[in-house]
Amino acid sequence: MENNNSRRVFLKNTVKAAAVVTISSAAASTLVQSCSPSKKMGAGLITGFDQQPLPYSYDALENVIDAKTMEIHYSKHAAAYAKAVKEASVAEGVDIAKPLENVLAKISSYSTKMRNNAGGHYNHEMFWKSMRPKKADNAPTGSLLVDMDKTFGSFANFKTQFSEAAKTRFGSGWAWLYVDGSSNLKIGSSANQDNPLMNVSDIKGFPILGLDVWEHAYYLKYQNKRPEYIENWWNVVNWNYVQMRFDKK
Ligand code: MN3
Repeated sequence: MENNNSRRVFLKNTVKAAAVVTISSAAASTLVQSCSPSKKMGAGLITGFDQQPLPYSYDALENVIDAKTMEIHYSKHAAAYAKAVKEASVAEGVDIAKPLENVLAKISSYSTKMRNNAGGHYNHEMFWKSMRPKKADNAPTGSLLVDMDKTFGSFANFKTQFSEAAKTRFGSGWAWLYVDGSSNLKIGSSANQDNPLMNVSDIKGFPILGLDVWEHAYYLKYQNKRPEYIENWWNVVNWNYVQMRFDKK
């Protein structure tokens, strides 16, 4: 921890006023190895407290997610979670130079504001990265597909089961594909902004794909037709990113 402590002091003393504190991948890797509550998070998958740029334009997923929904979702809803999780961190003495995952793993020790906004920020940062412009015959490949076939029978069966979890999540929440403590792929859902990394969650593990089924994610285009949003969403899943999370599990 010596290096990390020195690094924190260095950061505090030198870039205190910076809007964005970037943790280098080497430093991030060290943080994960020494501080992470879980060995399941590799470098490159660590989530910080700042909202990162959207990896595509607001209209890039058009016909699946319309530009207006994307703009409001990213610049209003998700931005608000990022702002509030920092406010809660100041109030509750959380070091935001450390990964957000540390807070999620001990979320029962913090306030409801922290739970809602740490979850909200983490879930959305992951959500944006897990999508990309529409692609025909969009499907996973490689070791993730092999594991899906083994666990669910086929990719088609997986999609059916995941879609069902997303459709039947009552009210606001998320559907998840995650890797549990025994390295098994699992499907589940959670309410509000909870996720499988939280120690209060009914489903526990490392999330590799999440689908936002809050009405703000789809209502402008789909209104009450959540199943249609889910069906279309499969076309924009970035399976390379999901595979990367799977590889780091
Ligand atoms: Mn949302």
